[in-house]
Amino acid sequence: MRFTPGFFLLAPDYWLLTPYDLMKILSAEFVISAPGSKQCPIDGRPQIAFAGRSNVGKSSLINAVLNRKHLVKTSATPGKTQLINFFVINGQFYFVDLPGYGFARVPRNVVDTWAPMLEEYLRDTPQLRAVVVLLDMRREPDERDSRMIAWLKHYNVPALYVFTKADKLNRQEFLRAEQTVSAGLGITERIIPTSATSGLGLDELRSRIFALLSGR
Ligand SMILES: Nc1nc2c(ncn2[C@@H]2O[C@H](COP(=O)(O)OP(=O)(O)OP(=O)(O)O)[C@@H](O)[C@H]2O)c(=O)[nH]1
Ligand SMILES: [Mg+2]
Repeated sequence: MRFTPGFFLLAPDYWLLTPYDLMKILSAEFVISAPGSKQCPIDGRPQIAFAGRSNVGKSSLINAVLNRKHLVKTSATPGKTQLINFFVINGQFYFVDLPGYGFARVPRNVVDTWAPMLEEYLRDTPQLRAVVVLLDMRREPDERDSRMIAWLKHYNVPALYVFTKADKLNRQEFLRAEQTVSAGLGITERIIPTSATSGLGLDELRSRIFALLSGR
């Protein structure tokens, strides 16, 4: 077993990893689709969750960050992910694909479950290191985005803000969207522009995630 003083994950029965090891995606496997926080795996491994409105590109971004084409199912039909989906990475930590915030075209009873389900997960998951909050550059933010951000503050969960689908905008639209969204949601932190299609921003997002996982 390797040991790097001062750097390890607090998971007792796993290999101790150096920052270099963590940066490499050696394995990524689907674990479970949980219908609620009570069914989520609890084993001490840290979790990084991805949240955002239906169709914002959560599943696509997870695949892109992990360099896997089809690990997470994506869909042009919004509302595809309605369960909390867990993926274990390098056997060390979880990526969690959260259900998209309500979308009008999924049945009413399904829409109604998203808010309590997400809030419960944020409240009851001490292993949650951060939530990557995805914002679509082409859409005005709405109260569902605000609510997620308010929950994160309330439950003291660090947020990493990301713009998705940046490839769909030209420079001018990009600058305008950047202003509208950050002002609309009162975000003063950096919002990382990303594209699952072109790969823009993925390295920056990976290194921010790995820094959070290693406690830096
Ligand atoms: N051009 C472009 N399209 C994208 C990008 N990311 C996602 N998409 C498309 O947007 C649609 C929705 O992507 P998903 O990743 O399934 O979105 P999601 O947020 O997981 O959606 P739900 O599971 O329904 O909440 C799909 O048609 C993707 O191909 C991107 O960076 N660029
Ligand atoms: Mg999805």
